[in-house]
Amino acid sequence: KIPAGFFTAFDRQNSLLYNADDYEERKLSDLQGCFVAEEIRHQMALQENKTVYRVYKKTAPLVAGELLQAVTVLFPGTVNGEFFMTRGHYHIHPKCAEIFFCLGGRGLLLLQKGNETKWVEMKPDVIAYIPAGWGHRTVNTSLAGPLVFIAFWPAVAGQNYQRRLKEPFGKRVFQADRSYVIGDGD
Ligand code: S6P
Ligand code: ZN
Repeated sequence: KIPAGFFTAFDRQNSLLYNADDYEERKLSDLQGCFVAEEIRHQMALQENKTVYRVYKKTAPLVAGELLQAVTVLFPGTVNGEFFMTRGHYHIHPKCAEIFFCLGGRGLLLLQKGNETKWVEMKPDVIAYIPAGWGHRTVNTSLAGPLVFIAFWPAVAGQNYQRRLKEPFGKRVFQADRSYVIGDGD
């Protein structure tokens, strides 16, 4: 396959990745089991079924040494007061780390390894490092606008979306006045 190009650009006005060649959209109907109020999420999915996030990716050959990149736009909202979040995943390859560069908005990056949970506050210009082996999920803690970040990771990493069911994120993030509170997970 001929590479689509040697650069991308963050389109700030439209909140998307120029020159991306792959696109993913996750709605409330795709986020089964993410929120504590599962029944309310289900009802919301049957009604308005809001888009929770969009991911604009730049592909590369899935071989050692290559890197992937994607801009995630995580919209504002809650399910019964629990802020919108990504599904979250662990990398299949145990030695693959990842970097997030926050481009806009406010949020938290939750990191999980065994019983240990850590979090990083995401705001513009914060560059978060996700060491190999840590599960990762982002949460938009502001109702004022989307949390936007770009991620870079090894092309061989792969994403495991099942493991979080056995090794769940130990913290949940809820709306509180004009801020957020971090509560215990499952
Ligand atoms: C990929 C990277 C991000 C996420 C994106 C959506 O390794 O961590 O691009 O894919 O933020 O989250 P999720 O958990 O649905 O893949
Ligand atoms: Zn990842």
